[in-house]
Amino acid sequence: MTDLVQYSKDNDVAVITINNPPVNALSPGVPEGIAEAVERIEKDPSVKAAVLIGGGRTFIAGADIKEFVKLTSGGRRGDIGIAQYLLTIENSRKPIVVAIHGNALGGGLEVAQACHYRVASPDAKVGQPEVNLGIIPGAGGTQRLPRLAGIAKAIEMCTVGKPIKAAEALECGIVDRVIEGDLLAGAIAFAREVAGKPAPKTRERNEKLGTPEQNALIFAAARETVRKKQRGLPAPLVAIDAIEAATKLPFEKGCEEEKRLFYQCLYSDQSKALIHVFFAEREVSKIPDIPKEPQIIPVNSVAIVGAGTMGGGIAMVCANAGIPVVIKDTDQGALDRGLATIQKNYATSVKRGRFTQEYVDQRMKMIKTTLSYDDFAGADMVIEAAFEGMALKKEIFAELDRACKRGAILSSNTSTLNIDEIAATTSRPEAVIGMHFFSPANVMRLLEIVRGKASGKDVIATCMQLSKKLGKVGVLVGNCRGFVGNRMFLPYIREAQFLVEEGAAPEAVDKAFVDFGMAMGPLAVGDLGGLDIAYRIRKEFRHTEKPGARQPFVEDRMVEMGRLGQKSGSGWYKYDADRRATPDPEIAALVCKWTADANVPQRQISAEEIVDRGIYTLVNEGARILEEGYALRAGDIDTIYVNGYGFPAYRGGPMWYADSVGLKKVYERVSEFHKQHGMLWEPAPLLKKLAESGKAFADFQRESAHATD
Ligand code: 3H9
Repeated sequence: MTDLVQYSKDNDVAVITINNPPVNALSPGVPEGIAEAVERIEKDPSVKAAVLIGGGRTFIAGADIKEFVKLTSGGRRGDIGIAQYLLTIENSRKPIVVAIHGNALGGGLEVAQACHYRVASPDAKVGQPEVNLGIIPGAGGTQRLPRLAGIAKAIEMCTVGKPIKAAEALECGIVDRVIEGDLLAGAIAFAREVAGKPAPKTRERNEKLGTPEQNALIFAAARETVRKKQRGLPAPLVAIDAIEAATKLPFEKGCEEEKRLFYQCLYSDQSKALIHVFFAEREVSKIPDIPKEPQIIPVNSVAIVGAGTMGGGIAMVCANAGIPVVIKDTDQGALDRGLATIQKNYATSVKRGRFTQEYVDQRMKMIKTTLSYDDFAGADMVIEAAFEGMALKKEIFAELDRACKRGAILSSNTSTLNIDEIAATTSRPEAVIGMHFFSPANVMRLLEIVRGKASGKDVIATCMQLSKKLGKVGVLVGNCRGFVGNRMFLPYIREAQFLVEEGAAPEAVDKAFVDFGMAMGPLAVGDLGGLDIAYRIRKEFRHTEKPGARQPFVEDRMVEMGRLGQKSGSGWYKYDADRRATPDPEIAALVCKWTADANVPQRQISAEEIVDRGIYTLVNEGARILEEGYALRAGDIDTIYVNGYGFPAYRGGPMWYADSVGLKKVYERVSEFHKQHGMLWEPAPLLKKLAESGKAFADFQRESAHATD
């Protein structure tokens, strides 16, 4: 038996425990160990049944994803080889009861399906999340799950990839009993109930497989839903094909088909990109100069400055995580409006079934308001979310310095301003840090944590840990203008404007990016956020642009004539009362006139050029950020773009995408644009260096701490 699997006995019941921390993944040795234990119980006449359980905080979270990377990068031969061990479990003549706590995901749920009975603790979750990695279940899940839960449920679980809770798993037949209290004791008692009876094999259960007529309708509807809701993703459709095979082929043949489809997905570019996204998101928490077990400041209360959209959203995020908040604003009207918006947002969530009224009532009780900084005295952390202006922020931080207790974290939600300048107005710059939430704060997963020159390591570590508690992906970035996300986004938006000025229709520009996989086109994003905001930022920072650099001008004129985007009913598009966009002939005519007046030559621009110019401008700026040390790794930039800017996860983020195209090719294209369009396209030195040495962004790792301005 391997060290990863332990065998013990509770009189006539064997207990097989998996011990592969942190999540009991099915790394090499785990499936083998389970199979060996099963062979042992077969041979031991004193054993009548067995319980299979996970040690530590969870049952099995799936196959070991690192092994997939080894396989596809040529670091390992053969196949993942879990399925054959599951047959050993299923073939056992003595019943095996699986006891699930924490998660049974992917291969973990497939192990459970091969056992004869399944019991779970009430807070356990089970799921087939493989599609999130661009693959399908590959150890019999598409063949056994429909036999336990029925075709429709199996399709839903394998295509959406969202785990379900124990109660739902019980209802649909995946779990046989939910056990309150001691799970192992309950599972052993269950095992004694079924000991001596024949062990039912899931693969022989056909009663839920439906008729061809019923199934035809289910499959057709499911394919249509996937095409609509999971645009650009082949894996969910492939999962449906594999489940269809379960309804048409004998079990063994169905498994062969599943295996073929699994490997077809595993070696796809999409799967490699999605696996990169999975690991990159976990890598962000590893910061070279911060110890693995850092000092953490307990955050049991938060004070927020500003009851506007951001302040209110952040208050909801804290309350949802169980942290009481107090919001301060300058007058009662602002506080009342802020609270009303929070209430309205919660009411929408209740209407949509996301929260119960009782839950919302509890959260609302956690949100208090005040007009005085004196009520901040007890707060462990402050998040300033006032209007974006340096003078105001300096005033606020001076007040915070006076009112807050020593040891409190003083953070700013600024999206553009210099954290060090803000910190300098306090007597404790080590307590100051940026917490850049994205709008709407209660929805968007991304949180840029901006490290100032003096930000304390305990402050950084606390914010990183807190981001997880708040349900966010916190990425630590250095202190430069726009930090990482917006610093890259501004040139991207600007490029979209240049493309229109050179002759592309706004809707053609947006369509090219949406077809590439972006959640929205850049011009539609501008309309959504308000063109006047971008206008103000452009004006404020114009002096920082390189002299002689090309400037877009059409959008400025639109703002000056009152086309501010969705809020004014027109911008790059025109909007109806429900804010639905349609192309606007007026804007087409205006662009035509303005560009003629300015002598900008007009031409046909292909979708390919649109995408290259938009995405490579992100990549080129990302390369500078990486080299200058404002992001620690290319994967951190990717995590920011996938979670905060609607970049398609299946392309891995801009830096991964560039690596997959090949940096030589990207560099050549950037150099071509440099010749055509001038200095804004000057290739980033790191891009040039890596391209010339045949390397990728993924090879570039920074060991030192972040750069700060
Ligand atoms: C599959 O099963 C295919 C099958 O059909 C069989 C085919 C033949 N492998 O997320 P956390 C690491 S596909 C390797 O921070 P949490 C993770 O990288 C798989 N490593 O914890 C991290 O490492 P580090 C289907 C894994 O509590 C550490 O564990 N399963 C795996 O927030 C802690 O992770 C999935 O897709 C893994 N499978 O969340 C589930 N899982 O500390 C993927 C985790 O070095 N996992 N790690 O950074 C998850 O969704 C979450 O990790 C989980 C825990 C919910 C389990």
